[in-house]
Parts: sequence; C-alpha cells; structure tokens
Amino acid sequence: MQQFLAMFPIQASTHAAEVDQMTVLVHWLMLVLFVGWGAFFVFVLFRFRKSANPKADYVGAKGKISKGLEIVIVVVEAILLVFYAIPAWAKRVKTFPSENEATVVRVVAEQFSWNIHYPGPDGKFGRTDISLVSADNPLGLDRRDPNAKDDITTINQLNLPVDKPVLVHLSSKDVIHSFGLYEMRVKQDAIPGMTIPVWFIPNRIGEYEIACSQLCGLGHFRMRGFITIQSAANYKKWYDDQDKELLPPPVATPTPTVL
Ligand SMILES: [Cu+2]
Repeated sequence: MQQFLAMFPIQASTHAAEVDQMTVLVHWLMLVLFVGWGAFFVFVLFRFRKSANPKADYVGAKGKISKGLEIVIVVVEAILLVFYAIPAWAKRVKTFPSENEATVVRVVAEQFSWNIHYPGPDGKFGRTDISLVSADNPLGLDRRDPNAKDDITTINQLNLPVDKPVLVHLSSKDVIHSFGLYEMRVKQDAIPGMTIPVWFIPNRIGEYEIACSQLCGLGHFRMRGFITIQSAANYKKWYDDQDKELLPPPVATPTPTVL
C-alpha cells in the first residue's frame, strides 16, 4: 500500500487519507482482476486453439468456477461501495460546516481563470449583477451595495487558514469547469446556473495548485490557480492587507506654505 501512496500528491486535508485508502483498495482489486483476467485470456487462447478444436462449440464454458469467481468479485465491489465509498462521500455531502465556523468563499470559474470572492469583515457577500461584468470586474460585483463595500476579490489566488473548515460556493460563468485541488483530494464540477457547496479542512501549510479538471476550451491548459494555506495569523494579515487596499486613498493634507 505504501508504494502506491508514494506516487500520490501529498495529503493536505483531513479527509485525504480516507480517499487514498479507498483508491489503494480499488487499485489492488483492479490489479487482481487484471492479472486474473489476463491469465484466463492466455489460457483460453491455448485451450481453445484451432488444432485442438477443429469444430466450434457454441455452448461455451459450463464450469462452476467462473460463476463463483464472478460472485466473489461482485461481493468485493459491493463491500468497497457500501463500507468505503458511500460513507466517505456521505461525509462530504450530507452535512456542511456552519458558515459561522468556516472560511466561506465563492469561487466562480470562467474561461480560463478562477475568480475568488471573499465576503470581507462583515461576512456578507455583496450583490453581483451580470450587467456589471467587465474585464476589471469579472464577478460583476456591485460596489454600491453596502455588503459589497468590504468584499475582497482575487483572480487565481485562493488564500485559506490552516485547520479551519472551508466552505466554497462553486459556480461557473460560461461552460462546465472542474475545481480540482489534488493535495486536498477535492474535485467538483463547476456548472453554469448552479451554485454547488464544497467543503474540506486544509491541514498542511503550503502553496498548492487549483487545476481545472474538465476540458473546458482551447485555453484549458492555462486555467491554473493557486491555493495558499497559511497559519491563522498570516491569513488574517493577508486578509487585512487586502481589505486595506479597498479603502479610498487618504486625502492629502495641504502643507502650509511658508511665506
Ligand atoms: Cu476550465
């Protein structure tokens, strides 16, 4: 199992180990099936060669072994599904962290970038309007809305604090993209017209990649963002710095002229 894990990206979220465990088990099953079916295929080539069977038999194999093996495979697959896959997926989609105790962020995909939208210190996302979308305002954020005044937006840069649940509201402006955070073992399609919640708890400080995992157009290859996991203090500093940039520039006080 460890040899398999060495090939995986590092685990940077609390549920990553569970996903990897299931992936490894599925690969072991597939390895057994590959070797088993491959050996059976070679056996069949030899056993039913033309010189030994000049006349074709249309009935086929009648032994009980193949049926028994098929039942074993179905049982093993059912065990993987019922005891690993379904419980693991249920944890991702049944309950979500409350907005009060999570870092809440909107991620809006577009050809070919990731627009990130933080609600700012007030914790409320400002209004967005499609008619306001422009090159300078890819989210169409309405800064006249009181809730939008302190909102922070970035392109291709998602900063998050470590060891705190993250709740992403994921959507898309144009085509279907896929929000892929390999180190977090997170992958979710971003679909136009839908907002899909995704949550995870990053547990390893570092810089990782946001990859679009859906072939979404000619520029798909460059649809690459970054996710920076920081300590709580560094994240707060980053957040405050972003927010300060939103403040109107201080009015210059005229220096008194000495006559
Ligand atoms: Cu994409």
